[in-house]
Amino acid sequence: MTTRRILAALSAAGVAGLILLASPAAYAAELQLADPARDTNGPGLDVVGTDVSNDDYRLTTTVDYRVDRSGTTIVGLKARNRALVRVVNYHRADGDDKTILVDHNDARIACGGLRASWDADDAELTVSVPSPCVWRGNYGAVRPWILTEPLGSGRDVDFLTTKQWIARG
Ligand SMILES: [Ca+2]
Repeated sequence: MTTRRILAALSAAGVAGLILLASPAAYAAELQLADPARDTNGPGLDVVGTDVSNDDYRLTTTVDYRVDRSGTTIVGLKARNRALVRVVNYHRADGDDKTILVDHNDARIACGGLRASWDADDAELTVSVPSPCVWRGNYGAVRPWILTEPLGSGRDVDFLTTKQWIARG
């Protein structure tokens, strides 16, 4: 077999596998992560997965829970050389909901286009932040973490984090 044929065979059989293997560490405009069910530290919101989308105009995070119950969800957003910002959602199982955006000093960031919606049937929260609200829109890849706490308490209930960066799409 010539060198060229060997390379052709390798590219057909091996490179696709290498690309698949490499993709979890590679950049993506959207990242889905799973979290185990029933791994909480006490009663509260049990995160089972998240989907973070870093679009040009919005940062959108969907959080799925095992069941809909009252609690606080904090979505931490990091970007290179930027201070942490957090989206904080206070949710009551009766449907009452409040969402704010805060900087690394816990100071509230005014953000007119901040949106949040709870789907009680699916036990799913979606929060969406317009990009100008975070780092004045001047950022690239982001890395998220998700923390849940009981309402009115700083006790950690469930935590989901990743080392992966999500490129801005
Ligand atoms: Ca969990």
